Amino acid sequence: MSKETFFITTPIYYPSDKLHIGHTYCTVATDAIARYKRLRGYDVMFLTGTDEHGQKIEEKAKEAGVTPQAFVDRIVEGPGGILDLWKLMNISNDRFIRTTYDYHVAAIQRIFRKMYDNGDIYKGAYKGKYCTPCESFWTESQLVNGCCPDCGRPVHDAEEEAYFFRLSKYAKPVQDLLESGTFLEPASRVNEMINNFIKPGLEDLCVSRTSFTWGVPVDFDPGHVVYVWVDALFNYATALGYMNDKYHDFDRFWPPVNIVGKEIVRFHSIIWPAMLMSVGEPVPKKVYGHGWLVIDGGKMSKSKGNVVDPYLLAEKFGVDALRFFLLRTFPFGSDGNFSNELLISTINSDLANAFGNLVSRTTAMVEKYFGGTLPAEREADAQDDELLNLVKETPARYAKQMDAFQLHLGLEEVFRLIGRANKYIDETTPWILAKDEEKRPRLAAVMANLLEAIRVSLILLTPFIPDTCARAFDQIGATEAERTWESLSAVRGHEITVRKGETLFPRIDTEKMLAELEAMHKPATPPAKPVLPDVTIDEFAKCDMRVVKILTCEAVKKSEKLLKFTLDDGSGTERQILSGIHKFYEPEQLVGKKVVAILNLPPRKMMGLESNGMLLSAVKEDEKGNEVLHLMIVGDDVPVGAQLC
Ligand code: ME8
Repeated sequence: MSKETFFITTPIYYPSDKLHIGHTYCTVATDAIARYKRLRGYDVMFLTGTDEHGQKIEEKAKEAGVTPQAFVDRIVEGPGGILDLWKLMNISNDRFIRTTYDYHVAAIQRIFRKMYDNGDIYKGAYKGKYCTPCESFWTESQLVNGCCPDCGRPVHDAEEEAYFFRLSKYAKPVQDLLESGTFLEPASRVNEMINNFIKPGLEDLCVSRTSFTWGVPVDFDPGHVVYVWVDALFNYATALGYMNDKYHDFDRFWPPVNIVGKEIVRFHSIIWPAMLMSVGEPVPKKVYGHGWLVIDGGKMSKSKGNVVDPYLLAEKFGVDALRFFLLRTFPFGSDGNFSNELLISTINSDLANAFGNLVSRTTAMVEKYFGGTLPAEREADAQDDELLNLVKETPARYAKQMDAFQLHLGLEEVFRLIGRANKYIDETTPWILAKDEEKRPRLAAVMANLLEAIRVSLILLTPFIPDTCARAFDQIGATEAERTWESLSAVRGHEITVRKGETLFPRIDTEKMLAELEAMHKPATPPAKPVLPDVTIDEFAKCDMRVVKILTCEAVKKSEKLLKFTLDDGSGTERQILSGIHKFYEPEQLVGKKVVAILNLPPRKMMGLESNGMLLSAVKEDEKGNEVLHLMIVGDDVPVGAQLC
């Protein structure tokens, strides 16, 4: 019987810059799932790649003074590039797609035409707000304070010819799909999609552009290029040979499980299934929206200068330690706060102390007491039952979590077993048994039970830390056949020869390592701006600035930038202020904080909502000239309503 297939993908990343720890997190998680499925006997196709077209890349290449193709080639295939990063991180992808590959470009043209021919793509006029200096169209909701969200300059109404996809036609089937159960996970994201995007009404989607050229040309209408998301989403299909002859395994592997970050769940759970319905292909088996790694509660971004470099961490801590940390620490569906302290403490407590110690103590004892080879004659005892039961039960419990992509909970099960095995050493006191020649069969049983707990743990840890597990299997003398899922329930009754090897995870000196990391991260300080011309004290005093407390904060629907705040300003009535700072903060970080607001600005409307004042922030350019914003958060001891003077 042929094996059951499993097709899993990561997002295809933009090669506009070096990738950071967030991208690495997603790829490592997907890799662990792919490896787990292979362990379970599936015929796995694991795809990752790069999303290389679009205006941003075109601009970046221009800045760098090279062609877009040369620009992306260097970031993807050059030294220290994306392919190198995945090799370093031991990513086991079966295929890698670049959207600039000829076969993909040709397939996208065919797909676009197919949707045009079936009436789902039509020509219309794209109306929007145009920023001339940026040559960009924006929707009303994207504007910040009525101006271009990129450069802050005024925009004007403009119109251009464009193709549209009839997304509105698919609102109902997509909603049914979202409500049908397990298509989109975690389940919490389903309501978000329905309430924020489907209920307000799905509009047809503009799927071509004439304002830039770095993209897939619409072959029947020169001057138009295919909008990047159509080009990007269909990578999952073209990489299997859909509408092209490069590969021929679409029928074998389709449909996919798409693992994506939460910010692109909308594209994957609404636009993507609608387009698949349009071309008559099955929708994904599942879209899983994982959370973000954040730093100090805020987004990681080049402009904030807080991007964590996976190369550096892998070099300092080792690839497996980094892979393990990412998947052990953060629940896959939620955001997680990255810190070097947490990384070091996880490595020390789980990998060096609990896991590494168990392997090194056990192999050292087998060497010391039995010269390295454990005899087959063993004497069981009721004292073993608890550990042996856990050895037996853990794989099924682990599998349940892994099948639901709850990777951190899968690891939790393994570490319960490892913890129990360490306790078993203390309970059985092998060093005392070793003093009595008659207790040798009992001592051999204790050692065999420990080796069994280790062997089972290693099988289950293989998807996470494959290299370390291979070394540890060698140390405990496990044959190839004893490293498989099928062997989990087998008992090693035969003689076992161990080979004590190098320490798997040396303990890290926290202080020393933090100091080393700190030294590598000295940020460049850009020059300060000149001081503005004088104002009088009376002019200054006209600004009514007070300390206010954030009572609620939420993202404004259909706006990428705006947050809506209700504030306690000390007056007894709540005040509403809108602020375009979503790029820098998530709502949940801000609720309960005290900040400074200017209250006597005239009210203004944004996205149909009234804003009565403005939150004050400190803004400074980073070394690349990008503005970085810090809200003026004050200490909890400053009373609400206190006036700045
Ligand atoms: O969006 N924490 O590409 P992209 C966790 N090309 N994951 C993160 C992260 C963070 N801080 N930052 C990024 C694109 N990611 C499109 C995708 S797919 C058809 C097209 C991960 O380079 C996360 O998985 O911006 C996120 O969805 C992805 O990188 C975005 O990568």
